[in-house]
Amino acid sequence: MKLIKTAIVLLLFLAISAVSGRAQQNSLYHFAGNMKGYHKKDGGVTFKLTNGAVKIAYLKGVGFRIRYSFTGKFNPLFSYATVSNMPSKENISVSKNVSALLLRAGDEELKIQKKPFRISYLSNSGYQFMKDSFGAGHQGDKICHITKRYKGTVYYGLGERPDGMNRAGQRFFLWNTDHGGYNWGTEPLYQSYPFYIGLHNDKAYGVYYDNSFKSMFDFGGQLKTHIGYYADGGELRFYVIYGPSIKEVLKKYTKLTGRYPLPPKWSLGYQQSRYTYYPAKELYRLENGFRSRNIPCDVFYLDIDYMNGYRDFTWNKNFFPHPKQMLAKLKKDGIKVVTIIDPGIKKDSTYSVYNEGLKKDLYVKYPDGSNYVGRVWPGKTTFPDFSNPKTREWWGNLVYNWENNGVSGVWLDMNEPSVFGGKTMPYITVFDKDGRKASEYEMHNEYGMLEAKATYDYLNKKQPNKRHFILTRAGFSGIQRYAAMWTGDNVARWQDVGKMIPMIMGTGMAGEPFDGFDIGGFGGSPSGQLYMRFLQIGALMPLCRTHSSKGTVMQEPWDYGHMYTYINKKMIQLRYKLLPVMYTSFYEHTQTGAPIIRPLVYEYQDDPHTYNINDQFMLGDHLMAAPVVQKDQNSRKLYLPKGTWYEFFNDTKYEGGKTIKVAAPIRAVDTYNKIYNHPYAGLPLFVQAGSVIPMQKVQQYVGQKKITNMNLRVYNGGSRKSELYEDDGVSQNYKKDDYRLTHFQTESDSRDFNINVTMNGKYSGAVKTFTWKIYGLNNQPQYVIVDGRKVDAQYDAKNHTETFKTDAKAMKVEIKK
Ligand code: MIG
Repeated sequence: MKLIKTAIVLLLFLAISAVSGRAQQNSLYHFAGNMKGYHKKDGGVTFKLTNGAVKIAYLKGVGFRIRYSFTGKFNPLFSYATVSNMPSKENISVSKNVSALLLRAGDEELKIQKKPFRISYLSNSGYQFMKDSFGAGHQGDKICHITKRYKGTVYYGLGERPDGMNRAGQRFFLWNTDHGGYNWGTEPLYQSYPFYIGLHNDKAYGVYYDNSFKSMFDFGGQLKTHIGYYADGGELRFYVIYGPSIKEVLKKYTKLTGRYPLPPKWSLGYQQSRYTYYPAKELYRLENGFRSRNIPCDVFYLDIDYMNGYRDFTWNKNFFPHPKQMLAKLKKDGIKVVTIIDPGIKKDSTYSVYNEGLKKDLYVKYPDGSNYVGRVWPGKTTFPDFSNPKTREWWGNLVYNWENNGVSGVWLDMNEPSVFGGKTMPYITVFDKDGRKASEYEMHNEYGMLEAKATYDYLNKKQPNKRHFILTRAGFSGIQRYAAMWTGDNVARWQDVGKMIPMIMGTGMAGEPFDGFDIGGFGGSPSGQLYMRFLQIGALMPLCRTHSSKGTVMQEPWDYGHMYTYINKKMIQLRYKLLPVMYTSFYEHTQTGAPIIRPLVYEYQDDPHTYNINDQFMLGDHLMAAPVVQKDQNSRKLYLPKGTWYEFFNDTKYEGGKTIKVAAPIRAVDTYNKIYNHPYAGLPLFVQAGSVIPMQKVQQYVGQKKITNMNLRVYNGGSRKSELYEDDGVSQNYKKDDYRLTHFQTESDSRDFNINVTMNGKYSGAVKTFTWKIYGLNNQPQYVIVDGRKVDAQYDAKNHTETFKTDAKAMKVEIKK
């Protein structure tokens, strides 16, 4: 009796608390619940759930798109991150078995469990690469998606992070933040990419969460046996992208979010920056500094002090009384000038830009409609609302007119946005979001990208045949359609040398290929040795720029004494020699979304030894660098993936699949030459057998001289594909077939080494001749035959090379051993 009474009381209590629990707002996460039914429409499938609904579509060449709504209602699809011309939809076929539904499209299938509603993601051969554990849920407007963490999976993604490439076991926040002087593990930083790649059983898949709210990824830092995605609002919309190669995942991801258009070729030259070079005669000193030493350079930057009181689109007339003439004079000497622009507009009733924006009502607002005013360099500032199409047009026009003075590109800084004191704008500020209205909470992470979009779209509209150069600090998925990036305010410390590699590789693995870092470190004063080690990495980066802060020692490549000047010059010259490799990699990116700087796992995902390498990288598909990232090191260990490799500077041959130790001396140019016969021996750089590495003569700036001959370094052994891409480097004519793409296919057996050459495109400015140098020939070949005819060749017995020259239209080269 007593027991029953107690039971009734208990039940009553539970019932009441359940009811009151519902009446109150509670903080539980609610998951999808059960499937209540489904219907097919437009090739896609919509499921009704206990808690709302889910719409599933399949995009050709990408994968499944999953959209949850916990109210059951969907807003029309809108996203700044994904491309405007979405891939077409593919019909999804639905079939049933006892407990599940099977959805099939493309190369994947989804297994839908009905009670509770959960999705498993499979390849069409039945390989399950991802699986909901708790699945999709929400707490109020907050959303989450929780999947199973497969044992042994490595996770890459989220873009630029000063951390190991493999994110497993940690969690990360996405909230663009100006955090100068970051350390290992500092986060979040300037850029956000809600995209990751998982890799297990040698098979890769990617997930892109198309949501710009502040978010968090938990790769097992808290959840341990699950992977969690949380966002503070917005739709839970994600794309599931199956590889199984990482290459394929990135190809599909960049089909969805876009690729980097070919940049002006000069932007791949060496760039010199400082906060701030002024007055004008300082730029002439700099120009003379490079040209008199024959150290190549293409770009100078002007930082915020060129402006009049930090007002965008103005000059400080004391420092730069005749900017047009100055820019024209520098340009004649091959120097392009890029100026910084901050988003904050000085609140100053005598400043026409401010007044115009005010009149046209283009600034970010408070909820009562008044303009938000923050404090940045100019003092009180308003912020253009780049999510307003009218603001974008206005801003684009300002930049366009600005560039008409002779400025060659713009550098968009502080666009996280960074605001003094409060760090960024308040959550409650109001944005237009192309007529939809949104708070900063949602727009924050996209602010920098929208500024870049405003800039790029307008310039492109006005000058559709020109290539534009924009450098931005903040970014979000899709930024690669508009701008190059750099890693913000690093420091002249040894830990920063090492950190730059995974940061740049991380950005590349998030679809943004054009990235670099402040060579020498932004803060602090580097020693000659530190600067040199920074430069040895930086010279191979897509963006190759020295930049430094006020109050630090001057950081020009010749500022560290005779020996370092010599080495630094050689490094910068090497960059110019390798420009064809760099440029061809950019072309490859436009076709496949491939990063330019790649982690080894990108090329060798079937080799688990590559999974956690953070201090080596590939430049393109054939070169692998293992720079020194520690003080006073004269050698280092590195991992060589399977296959035959050559050391680039001294041609030593290695069999890969193991860790080796190589010399990487810092000092003594003299002993350098003695020991290594080569001045760059301080940078361990390797090349795969079978590769063709196109290299050109050093120029003082891109386009200084017409290049008519290309040097081809060819490495005996192996069979590989290589490419050389050429075009005019400045226009969009390449889209009309005005380019030349030369394909090299090497083949080798024990006797012969052959290279088959094919080409397409009709670019008439392409090189006329190739100078071939075949490396790794232990004996002099009997003949070299080009298109069936024997040619003259020189054998170098000491270096095991054979050299000969051909027309650039040669189709078959045979090395008869
Ligand atoms: O509050 O414009 O990252 O490259 O030199 C610092 C001055 C503002 C931060 C950038 C840096 C630039 C600096 N800017």
